[in-house]
Amino acid sequence: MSVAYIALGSNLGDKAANLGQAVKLLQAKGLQIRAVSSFFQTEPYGVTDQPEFINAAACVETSLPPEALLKLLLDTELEMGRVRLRHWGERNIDLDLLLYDDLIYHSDKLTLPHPDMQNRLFVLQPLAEIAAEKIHPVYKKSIQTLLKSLTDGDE
Ligand code: PH2
Ligand code: MG
Ligand code: MG
Repeated sequence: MSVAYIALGSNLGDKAANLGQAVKLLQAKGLQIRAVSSFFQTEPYGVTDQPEFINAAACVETSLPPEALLKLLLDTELEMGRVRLRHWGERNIDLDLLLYDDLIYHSDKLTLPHPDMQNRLFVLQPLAEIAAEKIHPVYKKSIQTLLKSLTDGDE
């Protein structure tokens, strides 16, 4: 079995209900949910003229290889009728694969660890709640240290 971390986000509709439904669907599809963080209300990052998000992080255990896990996440977004109005813009559900064991991997479909996670408060805050001591395999720093670097502004 492998351990993976997933970022969840929503800024359309009933945001908290959307995250809750996504967790239920992932479980129904056979992922073993080991932890889910609190839900955080966050300012939009990147494209800033859009509603606030609710973000969370989850730890799952699975025997699926990384690209099959990614497909399961994308299928779940589709099943939830994912609405995506523009790139980096508003969406009812977004499920991103952050970390998969200590794997460093790159293909045209998937980069692991998620290439921008270290710059995103809305990823690191929830992740630090459930995986503070987890070491980022590229930066060799804990999630808690990455979060502190980001909030101290000395990334
Ligand atoms: N997702 C984005 C772009 N900006 N901002 C916040 N706060 N939360 C998100 O999940 C988010 C974002 C693209 O996936
Ligand atoms: Mg995303
Ligand atoms: Mg995504």
